[in-house]
Amino acid sequence: MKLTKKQITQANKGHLATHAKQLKHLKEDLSRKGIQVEPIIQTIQKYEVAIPSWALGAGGTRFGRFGFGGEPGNLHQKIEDIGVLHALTQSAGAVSLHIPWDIPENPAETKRFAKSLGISFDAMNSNTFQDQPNQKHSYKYGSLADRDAKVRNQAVRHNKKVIDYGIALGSKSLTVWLADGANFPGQNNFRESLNNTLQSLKKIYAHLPKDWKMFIEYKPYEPNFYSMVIQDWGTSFLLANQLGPKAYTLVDLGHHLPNTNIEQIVATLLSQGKLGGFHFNDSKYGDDDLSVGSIKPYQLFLIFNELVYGLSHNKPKNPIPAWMIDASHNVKDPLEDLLQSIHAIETAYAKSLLINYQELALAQKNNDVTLGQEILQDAFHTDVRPILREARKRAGGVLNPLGTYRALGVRERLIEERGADSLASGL
Ligand SMILES: [Mn+2]
Repeated sequence: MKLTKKQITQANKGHLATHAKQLKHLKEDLSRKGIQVEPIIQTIQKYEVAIPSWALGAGGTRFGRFGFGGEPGNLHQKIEDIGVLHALTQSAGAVSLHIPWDIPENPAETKRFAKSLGISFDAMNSNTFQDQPNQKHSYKYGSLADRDAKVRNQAVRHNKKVIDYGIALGSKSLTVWLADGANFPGQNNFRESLNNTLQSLKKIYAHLPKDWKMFIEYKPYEPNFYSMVIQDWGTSFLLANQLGPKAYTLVDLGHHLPNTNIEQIVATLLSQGKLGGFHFNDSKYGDDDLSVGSIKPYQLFLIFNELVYGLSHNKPKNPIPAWMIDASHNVKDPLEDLLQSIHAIETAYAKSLLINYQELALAQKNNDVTLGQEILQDAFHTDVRPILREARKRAGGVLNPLGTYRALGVRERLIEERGADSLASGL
């Protein structure tokens, strides 16, 4: 299904007067503090976050999965669903594909279709964490890190193939997340595993087109529970440095041990020009993949504070990271969950844009610890929703994405079109 311009305009009718009042009030309030709202609206209007193709079906855990109805049964339907998100928010104009779950049969046609909905192809994701039918060598004990060169070469070939699909679709980056590691002490030799990974990555890196980037994702545990070869940002950073200027570290918010200071990691990577990708989700205990902003919105705000600061104080130059939502909605409607996540990301971003860095630097210089904290918390407690609404309205989206999604009966229509039992490909 596709939302029309008329539906969007219709949805906004009736809310415009209230919105105008709320925006005016916020503008007056912020101008008293010397903050101009207009540049913030423009920044938010330009912001886009990629939707992964695996987030559109019903979520679940390894214990079970409960269907939602109207799930996209093929790649085009997944892109169609992202089209709905993008039409409502004007912030979801990119898809991140996972190979082999979403192999495009006709890349040129897929690219054309996506373009007709305003969607481009963000980072490509390879998968060597599970075996595929008819695969010659198993990844049971490893892929890029495996001690058997035949397994490593197969995994390298897969990654090169993913790059080739990406080239055909107009993508510009490859994300490598490895499940490689050990479940028990004594299973692997740490140095050998790390060196094998580096040598394999070098072969993949050599296959990258000139204008491509490689993102190296880290994770402390799971599916291996004793050690992961790329366990933390330091290991990823070390590999990225050894590979060269096209390689970067990717931060996934859920891939940290509890209470890790993620904003500090972000600041450090930006100071080295090596933060390439960013996966949004939220976490209570571990890699829970909960909806963005559902558990620790203040942490998300502090991370955006470092992103805004780091990207505007840019020596060495760090590219704008590839933003992607990497969450699981479990028992929620996946599209509603993604709308909530987009909202949470833009909220944290807009709040961080309120921070006056000169005032903050002065407070730090004077060792005024109280004031430093106040400056951050004042921004965090500001209700920036009128800014988000205005940015969406100007871009051609709706004032209230979730409300409109429900009012238009999008899920009901998807169930009508695709059936209650349709199953999304992927995990
Ligand atoms: Mn991730």
